Amino acid sequence: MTIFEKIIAGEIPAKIIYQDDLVAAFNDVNPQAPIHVLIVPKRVIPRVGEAVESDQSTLGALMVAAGKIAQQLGVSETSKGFRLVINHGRDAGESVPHLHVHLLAGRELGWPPG
Ligand code: IU
Repeated sequence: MTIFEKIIAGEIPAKIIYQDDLVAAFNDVNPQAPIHVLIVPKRVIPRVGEAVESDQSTLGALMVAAGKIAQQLGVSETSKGFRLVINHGRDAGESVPHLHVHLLAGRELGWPPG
């Protein structure tokens, strides 16, 4: 079981801020911005580059959830805004082999990312 599956199952305490049939979202334990949410599929896809055709609805659900969460948190107006990040592999800094979308917001985010 991945650490994120344990969080979704309630075996590790974390406040689930959003969930539907396919995805769940909770705050990152080591936030890199005032708002730092992780949105994860309930059924494990290890990383985005390993997603297959049958994962399309789950991948779409991650994006739709991100939009809803941004709205919920009051950062979806373009005068504010948010960034979505997916890390795949070593060079990108991936550390948990359970696909997750980082939603970062609440401060001006630099570009390009480090
Ligand atoms: P990454 O893209 O694989 O590097 O992101 C993993 C994230 O998971 C990272 O931001 C961690 O702070 C976060 N995280 C968490 O929120 N709770 C945990 O128990 C563990 C990692 I382990």
